Amino acid sequence: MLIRRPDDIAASEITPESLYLSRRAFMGAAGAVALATASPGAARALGVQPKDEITPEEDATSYNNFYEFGLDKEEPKELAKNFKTRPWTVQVDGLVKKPAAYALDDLLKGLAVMDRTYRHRCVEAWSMVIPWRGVALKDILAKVEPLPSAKYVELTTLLDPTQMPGQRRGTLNWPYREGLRLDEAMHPLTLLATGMYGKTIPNQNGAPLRLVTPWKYGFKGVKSIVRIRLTETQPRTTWSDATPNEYGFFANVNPTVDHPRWSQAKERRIGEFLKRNTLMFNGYADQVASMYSGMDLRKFY
Ligand SMILES: Nc1nc2c(c(=O)[nH]1)N[C@H]1C(S)=C(S)[C@@H](COP(=O)(O)O)O[C@H]1N2
Ligand SMILES: [Mo]
Repeated sequence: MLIRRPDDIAASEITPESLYLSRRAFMGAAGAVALATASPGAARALGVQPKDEITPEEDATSYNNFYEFGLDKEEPKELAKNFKTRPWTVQVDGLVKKPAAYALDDLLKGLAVMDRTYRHRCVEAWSMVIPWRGVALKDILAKVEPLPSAKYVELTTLLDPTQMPGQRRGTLNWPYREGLRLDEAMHPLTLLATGMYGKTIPNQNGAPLRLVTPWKYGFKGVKSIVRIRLTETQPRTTWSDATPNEYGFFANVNPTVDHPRWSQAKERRIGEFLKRNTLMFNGYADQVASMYSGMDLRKFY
């Protein structure tokens, strides 16, 4: 996120086919046709958004942020090819009744597996629409039973420089860590994904287990999770440690609070030509805004 500017999506990365599909999607949006032809600005002013269409699987699995496997978007697919995701153990500790090193299959056993298509908005101002498959984080938490004193959840990526070439460089303070307030972690939208596009999740997208919080910027979505720790105080997180004035703990998608180096008002949907308006809480405000009532979102970014 430090390296690339948000507009650095090369024209070559927008394929003719997805360009065609996105134009069709745009034209299909109710009422948008006439307005858009007359004046795209007028369409935007009225809040008309083109429909969300699922991002081509090829794009979602070959344009990745996973710094453990390289800084370029194309690198994780190649460099994570042989990443070993079985057997996989998830350490659950901190303020829980049932702390243990769970084999992944045991942790997931008996939990409902859901298919959920979510918008995915990177802080770099690009976005996708991804059909995830996974379990609700609240169902995992119910299994391990947080203590009443638990207020936050910390999630940590595997630390293994032998497998993760990016960890041999000091790009970030490894392992990658993220966190949620307990109510955010318990929210029904919050998933731990084990799959996407109806298949097992590819290594470059965070196999075998990654966080998905669709109303937050993508960097919350910590990949290849090996530890879930319940805490009383707000956990430190990798990006807010690295650049605290740029990346906060909450990381809620908010078009009215710009990144210090670029605007967050618009986004480029991968595969589309025209920029879209970014929506408050990435379009999930109805479901999540109440968790932040009374909070100054400019301060708690
Ligand atoms: N461990 C780890 N998790 C990570 C990252 C990372 O570099 N390392 N990048 C984050 C960022 S910035 C984004 S936008 C999403 C990208 O997920 P995707 O590749 O599935 O689109 O993963 C997030 N999770
Ligand atoms: Mo991101």
